[in-house]
Amino acid sequence: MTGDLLAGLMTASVEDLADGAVLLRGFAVAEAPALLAEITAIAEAAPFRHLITPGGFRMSVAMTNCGAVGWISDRRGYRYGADDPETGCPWPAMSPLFRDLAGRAAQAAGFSGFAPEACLINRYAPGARLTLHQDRDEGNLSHPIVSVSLGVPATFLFGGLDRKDKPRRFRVDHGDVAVWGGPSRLAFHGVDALKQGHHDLTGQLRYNLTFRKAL
Ligand code: MD6
Ligand code: FE
Repeated sequence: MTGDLLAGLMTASVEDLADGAVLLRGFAVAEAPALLAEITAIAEAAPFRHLITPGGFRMSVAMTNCGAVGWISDRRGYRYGADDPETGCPWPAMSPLFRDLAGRAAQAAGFSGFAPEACLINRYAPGARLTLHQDRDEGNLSHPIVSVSLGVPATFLFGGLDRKDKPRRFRVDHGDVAVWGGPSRLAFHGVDALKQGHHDLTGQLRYNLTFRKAL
């Protein structure tokens, strides 16, 4: 009976976004303080910066990376690279804390054996947003993406495979983890402009970790 009760509580926190995409509510709440401490350490070596899109626009979201490769954008395009172009040094390593969390979240969503080598770290100040896009710079699209929300809540926009498909809106809170792959892997998605807010661990900011198998 307690087993059923536990199973009920656990499934209650899994929300379907679309075919192949789920939101694991609160999955990373316990690890969040350690994740944030690690983000601070990563940013000391590889500072947050506002990347320039190939079209010449400065992104409102500030970004850095950890892992064997990191995602970057500049006038030449989007790509993954082993070195931080700002410092010329390799991106900080991905810790077991990050890697294990990503693997467990993928597993919980039905994707086994997820071993990401890239973690993009996004930092949103009030007003920062991410326009609808597809994550398609990864060499292997058969793996899911695991996305961890920390700090101030945001509205996540989840569309279809066509840019014109009207996106659905989901609130993502501190500790929520989205996992998507399979038929949703190339779905258009974005984040609404961050509203003014406060979280005890991040102040007015939101952070997002997106783990990818990039190579
Ligand atoms: C964010 N996330 O939540 C931005 N991409 O700050 C993404 O762009 C994203 O959450 C692919 C899969 C999950 C994501
Ligand atoms: Fe994305």
